[in-house]
Amino acid sequence: MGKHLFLGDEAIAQAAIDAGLSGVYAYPGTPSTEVTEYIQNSPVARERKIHCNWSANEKTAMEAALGMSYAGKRSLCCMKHVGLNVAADCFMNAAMSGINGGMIILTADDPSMHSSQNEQDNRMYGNFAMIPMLEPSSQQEAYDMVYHGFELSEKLGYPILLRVTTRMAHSRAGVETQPMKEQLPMHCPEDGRQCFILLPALARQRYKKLIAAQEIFMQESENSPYNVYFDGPDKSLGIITTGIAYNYLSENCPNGFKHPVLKITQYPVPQEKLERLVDACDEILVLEEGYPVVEQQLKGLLSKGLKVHGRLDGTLQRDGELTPDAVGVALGLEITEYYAKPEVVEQRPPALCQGCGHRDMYQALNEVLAEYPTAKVFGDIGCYTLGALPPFRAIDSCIDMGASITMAKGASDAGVFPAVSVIGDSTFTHSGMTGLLDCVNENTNITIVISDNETTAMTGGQDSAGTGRLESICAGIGVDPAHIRVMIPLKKNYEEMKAIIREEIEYKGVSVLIPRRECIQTLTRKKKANKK
Ligand SMILES: Cc1ncc(C[n+]2csc(CCOP(=O)(O)OP(=O)(O)O)c2C)c(N)n1
Repeated sequence: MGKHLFLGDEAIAQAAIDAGLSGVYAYPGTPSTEVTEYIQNSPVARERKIHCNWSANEKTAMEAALGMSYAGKRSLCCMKHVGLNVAADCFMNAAMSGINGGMIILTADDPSMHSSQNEQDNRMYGNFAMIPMLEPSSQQEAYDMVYHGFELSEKLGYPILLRVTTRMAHSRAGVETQPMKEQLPMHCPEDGRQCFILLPALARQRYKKLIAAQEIFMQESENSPYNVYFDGPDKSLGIITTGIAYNYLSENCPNGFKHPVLKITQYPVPQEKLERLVDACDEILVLEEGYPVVEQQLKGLLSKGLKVHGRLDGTLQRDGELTPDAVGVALGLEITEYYAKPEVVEQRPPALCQGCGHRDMYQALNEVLAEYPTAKVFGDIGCYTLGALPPFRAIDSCIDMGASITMAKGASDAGVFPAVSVIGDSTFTHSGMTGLLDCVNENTNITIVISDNETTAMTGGQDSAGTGRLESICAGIGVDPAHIRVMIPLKKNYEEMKAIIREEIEYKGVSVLIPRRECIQTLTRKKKANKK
């Protein structure tokens, strides 16, 4: 107990530990990574034997978290927003099965795409799965929501989706913590088959239950201490805030609110409170981070007469993060760009580190592919995506994790030669392995480069699930060991590397090249740690 200066992510992690967590399951992804890292570094978590190893991907993470919940213990599952696409099969069906021990699923969304391929708003997933959602407006609320959220999950019998965005995850504020609770003992459901076996006949019953539960979720939202109606004297406008937008509105109104404000941080959207605001005010301004989820709900297709302002009518920018300045402009205040970037912050394009093995891999690959004008290189997600930029300009695509192998396969099926895939070691075990099996099964003419730096570098150097086992994994999947070629990406080895690349491009079948050299960042960190 006490007051701490926590990142939003740290507040979530500490709250989970304090609430009697038994396991966190996650795959790294900005801005969610710090939650799991905090738990990994917590002496209390170690003492309490809280599971905290990284999972191979978000789907395996969520399934393991559901398994721990099945066994009656409290579990937390963390991912960045696009991770929920990977875990969506489990996510949608966990809403059907419900849970046993409390389960919180954290989605850390990244509007403005600071380090992501898109800016999807995962409140859409919460609505899609029809489960309750929490979206804190401050670090303290993030703590409180997680601390009490496991009980809410157990009371309702469903997982809770907790949504934060980059600024909430990565900014600090004072947080008051609560007493630490006991972990729950293992207690599997008496007859879990009724809910955890989603055979059609049983699943139909579960779906009816989920539909019936909507009313209960709504009542919870109406009575939630997180959803608050603040009255204000000037009813020409009513303001709805969701999540962190409440924080931004408060910053713009240091002397209190002139207009009535409805703060929503628990979903489903509390209908009675919403009606109260709409009935009381002439026009409505919706401030939300991400998609116009609530705004769209309000407008509907046939809601004539109600004037709603927000992202849909251009009052706020349709894409990108919400900012305190944007909120000020929407309120008609004079804004002096408090949050403009100071000039000393120079914009720099990202680049591969000097001394990075991916550089030497690309150099050799580019030199060989210059001999094959029809070559296409399908890239993937990780540090090596920077190979798209000068000086290498080495890849032709980057869509989602694992897509390099499968896209190269499809292109090879269409006649592209050479069809090359470049994938990192962590991305390969995240979602490349199944694509490799497709290639093996059809003996696709493909050259796959697994650029192995023995870590998950992009997100800060977390353990990579296949370190030390990539060759045996590929052989196990069925790649001919004669065409699994390991090399050390260093300048002095260029000629040998180029010869191997050439040979394997010419081989008509599945080849896997593994340039392996430890990430320069993790190596430097290890060396520093050894010196201490
Ligand atoms: C579905 C999904 N989950 C997580 C991420 C975040 N992320 C981007 S790249 C990456 C892994 C990179 O590791 P690796 O493939 O080994 O390449 P490296 O960065 O080490 O070169 C992760 C976790 C993401 N973009 N998408």
